[in-house]
Amino acid sequence: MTAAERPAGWPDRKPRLLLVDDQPVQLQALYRTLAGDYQLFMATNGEQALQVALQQQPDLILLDVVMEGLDGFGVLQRLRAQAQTPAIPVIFVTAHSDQDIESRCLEAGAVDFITKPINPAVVRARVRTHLTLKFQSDLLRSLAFVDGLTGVANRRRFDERLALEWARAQRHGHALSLLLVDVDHFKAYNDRYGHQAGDEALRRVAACLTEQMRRGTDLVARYGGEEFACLLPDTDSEQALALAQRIVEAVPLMAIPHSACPVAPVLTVSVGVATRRGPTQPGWSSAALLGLADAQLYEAKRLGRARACA
Ligand code: GH3
Ligand code: MG
Ligand code: MG
Ligand code: MG
Repeated sequence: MTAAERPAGWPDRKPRLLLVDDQPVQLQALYRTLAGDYQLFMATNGEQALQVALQQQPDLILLDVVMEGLDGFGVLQRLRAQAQTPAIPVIFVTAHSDQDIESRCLEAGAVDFITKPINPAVVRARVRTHLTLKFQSDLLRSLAFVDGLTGVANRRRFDERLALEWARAQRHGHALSLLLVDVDHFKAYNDRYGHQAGDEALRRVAACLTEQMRRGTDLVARYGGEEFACLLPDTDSEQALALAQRIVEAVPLMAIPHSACPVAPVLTVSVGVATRRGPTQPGWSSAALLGLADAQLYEAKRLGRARACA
């Protein structure tokens, strides 16, 4: 398939398909039907299918229903229960054509159903349709969690991750830190340079924050207007304050002129730091952590801005 023939929303690479059947003849028939347009992986039993799915992260699985040992229903159930494979769409392939089996397959969570002996044109069409649906829903999901202006995570994604990291920190007794970063005198910046320049400045601040993050688990999000939040799992208060200070220094180094700012002739930020320490702190919640970071941010503003408070 050339780039021009690729349906809208498809990635530039060949989609990855996992074909599962315990009969080599059936597997070969599927292989011949789909080779060329797709990167194909194969498995001849249920356990192997789960292993390959985990390792190769296929975009779609064609799964035989009747197999020795772990059958198609069992594989689907285990796929849905695994953290790394819950959303991979599955099309069941089976020789049974009675309606009972068909409804059972769909109830089990398969996106579609193909009967054997396979009709190559039907297989190709269904695979194409379900891949398109899959890629489009991936795209929508990613858009739903990204801030359109700055490209960092949006508030929805931040709220989700905060709840998750809070629960994790609680469970394991890990530290969790949070920074709230607010651009100083940004209303005056917009008034002086215009809203478009303001938007560009926000993009650059977001990029600067992202650059300062040290770990893959750190998250930068646009919290609202000209305010950003950095969520720092497994980070204690000292490390968090050090990072906050690096941010306070890095933003003015971009030298974005702000002649209307009474603090400095360049754009600066203030940062509030909050940390959830140790194993148990009764009465603590993620909302309390946010409240504390906000109070520290307010303190940084009160003390003259362009600084971090913890
Ligand atoms: P402070 O130092 O106390 O934070 O002062 P400030 O002027 O930054 O605070 P204030 O909350 O009064 O103003 C925030 C400004 O941020 C007002 C608003 O126009 C601007 N702003 C919020 N979101 C955006 C945006 O998406 N683009 C642009 N250009 N400006 C924005
Ligand atoms: Mg079979
Ligand atoms: Mg603000
Ligand atoms: Mg501000």
